[in-house]
Amino acid sequence: MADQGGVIGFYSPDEEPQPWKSRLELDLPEFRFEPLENVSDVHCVHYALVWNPPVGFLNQFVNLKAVFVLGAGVDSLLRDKTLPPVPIVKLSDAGMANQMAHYVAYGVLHFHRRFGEYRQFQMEQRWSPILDISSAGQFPIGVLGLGAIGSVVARQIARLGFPVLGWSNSPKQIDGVRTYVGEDDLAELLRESRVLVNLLPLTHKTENLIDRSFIKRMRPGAFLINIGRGRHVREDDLLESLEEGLLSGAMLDVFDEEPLPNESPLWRHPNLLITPHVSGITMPQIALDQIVKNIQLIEFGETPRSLVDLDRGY
Ligand code: OXD
Repeated sequence: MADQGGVIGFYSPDEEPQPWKSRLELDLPEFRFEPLENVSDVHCVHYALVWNPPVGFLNQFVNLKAVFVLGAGVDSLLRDKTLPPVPIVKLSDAGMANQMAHYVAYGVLHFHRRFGEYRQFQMEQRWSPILDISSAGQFPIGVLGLGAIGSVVARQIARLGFPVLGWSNSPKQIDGVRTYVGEDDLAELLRESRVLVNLLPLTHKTENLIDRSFIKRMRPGAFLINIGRGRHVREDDLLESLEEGLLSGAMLDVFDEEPLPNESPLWRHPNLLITPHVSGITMPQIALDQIVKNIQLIEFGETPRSLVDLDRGY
């Protein structure tokens, strides 16, 4: 195991270090835990647990054995071209998939049952007429991205009685979900889906994917739920498509710029539901199970699970 004095370093602008420290010191007593911003000796840091570190920050830790990413997406870390040449390990779900499935279920039901319009009637103190809806079985939901999170989302939405069409880069089989792969299949999924859920990883291939021409390939009047990354969507094209009725509405958790600037017109659009990047929050206890196991594997000379594939970018 590690020589005495090895440090597990931590950096996250969003998370308090304490819950991570207590558990790591208990399970891996041969390591010390230190926040990376004020580590006593950069040479002692063997593992870095990070979320959104500044570009160039990690390359000072010359004796790193691995970097662990504390969120679902690794795109912001991979933008740093000076990363040390060590394995990058991502979390596999870590409690986020279920939360994100609930988030999507909320959005799908909101759009399907027209709750936005009922809310507006309530604001006007009007007992509205019953609004028409189709049955859940005639309201197909498309899910882009069927990885550790997307597959759970797709399965749970199918359990609510909606037909689910799932699309991924490599072929997948998921009970109750019609799966697609490849460009022709994407066209069919876009044509059919009443709600499109984006869960793709952000890579150079998927950046700005959801632009005006993409939206024009979607079913007219469809809804969008974006819990992937803000940079998947051209926000100006989204707003234009809402104005023109190409899209009926959207629920957005992620944005090109976060926090979403005060002056963004997205805040005020009546057909948008906006949340501040909360669809899936890392659960430290579950994440720590995976991190501790992976550090033990590395210390025993084995390959950690959930390695990021640098060529694919996720
Ligand atoms: C993410 C996260 O990757 O919040 O967006 O975990």
